[in-house]
Amino acid sequence: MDSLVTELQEFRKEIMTKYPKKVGKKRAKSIVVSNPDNPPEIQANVRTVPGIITQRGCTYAGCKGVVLGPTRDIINITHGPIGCGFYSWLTRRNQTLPVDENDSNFITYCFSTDIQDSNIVFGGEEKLKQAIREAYELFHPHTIAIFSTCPVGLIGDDVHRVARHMMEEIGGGINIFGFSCEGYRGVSQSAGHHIANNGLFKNLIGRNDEIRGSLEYRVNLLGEYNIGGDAFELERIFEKCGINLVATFSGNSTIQKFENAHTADLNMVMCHRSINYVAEMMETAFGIPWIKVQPIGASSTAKMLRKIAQYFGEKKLVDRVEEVIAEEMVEVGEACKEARKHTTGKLAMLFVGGSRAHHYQDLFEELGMTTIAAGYEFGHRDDYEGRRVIPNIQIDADSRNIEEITVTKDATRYNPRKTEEELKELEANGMEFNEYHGLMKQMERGALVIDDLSHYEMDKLIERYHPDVFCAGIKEKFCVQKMGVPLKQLHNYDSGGPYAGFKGAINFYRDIEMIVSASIWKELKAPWESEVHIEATFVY
Ligand code: CFN
Ligand code: HCA
Repeated sequence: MDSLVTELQEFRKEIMTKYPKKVGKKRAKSIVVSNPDNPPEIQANVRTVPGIITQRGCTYAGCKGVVLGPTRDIINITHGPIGCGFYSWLTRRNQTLPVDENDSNFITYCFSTDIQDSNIVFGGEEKLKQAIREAYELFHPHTIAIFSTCPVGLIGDDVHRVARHMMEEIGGGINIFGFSCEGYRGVSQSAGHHIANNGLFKNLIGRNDEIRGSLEYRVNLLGEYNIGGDAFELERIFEKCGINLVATFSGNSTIQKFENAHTADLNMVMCHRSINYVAEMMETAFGIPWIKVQPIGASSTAKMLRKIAQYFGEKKLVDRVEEVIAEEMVEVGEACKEARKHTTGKLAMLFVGGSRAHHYQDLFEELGMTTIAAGYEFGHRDDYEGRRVIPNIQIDADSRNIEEITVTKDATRYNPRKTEEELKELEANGMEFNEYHGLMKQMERGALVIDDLSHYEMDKLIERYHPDVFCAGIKEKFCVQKMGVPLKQLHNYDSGGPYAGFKGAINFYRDIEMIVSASIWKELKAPWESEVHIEATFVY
């Protein structure tokens, strides 16, 4: 590894000299060499330099597509040009499974106001009202959400006023609310997550106290979005263990589950980046503690189950969890052993979103592969460096005051919470509440960590290190493959999945084994191998 350290350091310097001075200086702060014992400071969650080709998406995508998108019985109307609705329509492969014919599923529809030039000039609120009327007449949903796109913010349409107006006009207890999630609001999707979390808390969580299912072992899973069927596999595992999953935010979810989520005893946070705000608000308002879990990778899934069993502390659950792990690990072990014959020693690079560049490293480790470079598109410093969260939260001015919920909803009367002493004892026994270790603690010493990777940097990483697999998204896929390196999409899994849980790990082992064993990639020549190319230097 030592030679790699020096090499990677040199690589970093070389990249910096290719940018204009100011840009190079800025980018240098977002490119660091990993030291797991003492993670260095990294610049993250800052604006991408204009002109750089980024992997990032927008605030609207983070709010509408990511957090609210996977809930099947809410009608999500995009107020904006048709392209925004169209491009956030099912490409993420978030799946859902209605339980019976009375259960609505609107995910397969794309609802948009399709605003035109005349709406930009004269305003689009009337068109939005009409869209809500039509959606209601056709589908009779009990909940409708409106999502603002960039032009809507620029012309000043008030989606919240329209929501209030239409709630009154339609009546009958329909819930309609809007999100000011214009694409330009933040530096990435991340701002959209925060806006969505506030909206969930303000408009849905805690609205319905009716207990469904048994009172035993009630948990919520936060930050799981059922990509490629991940939630189905996790639901299978929880059910097998006898763990009662009240709500998932938001894979395979329904509005009723969100409304009931405050009746759970423990919140588990899977994707910290997109949902930590809900975990913290629920802790403050309802006293529900949260722990970070990571059910991507077989051993981390087992670790999650053991944490849940430890939390409830009942022998019945502890034994059942051990039985399930032992049973599931037989097939996992065989599949892993088989795959490792071809995957051991291979190199991976992961540049995905705000948590998967970290989570998928467990699976690569199980395959005996090394991640030599990784980073997030829109992670914050805590996602890299880790943090201990002190539950003292600040909520955006336009979201509802959470004290209001604290006084009106006392969920503890339904499901007795652990006392302070019990929580302290659990902590003394290794249960980490409000704790998130971040990506850098897990990366090999000397590996490169790059935030908001640019296209140029990606080209150079590939040219120099030629990884056996590069993990990213659709925008990178074909550029990378033209360089003779297979790209595995870790956003929508291409056509694969599930990859979560035990069965998911097996699917992943097999898919990666196939990818790194395919001989076709050797036949492809990258542009720099087959073409004369001219290098230019920026003079300023
Ligand atoms: S499903 Fe999640 S796991 S929610 Fe987030 S940070 Fe995106 S849509 Mo793409 S795949 Fe990705 Fe994460 Fe959380 Fe997905 S790594 S970029 S906004 N993401
Ligand atoms: C988004 C969604 C996305 C895009 C993936 C990609 C997803 O950010 O709007 O770029 O391939 O997972 O679908 O992250």
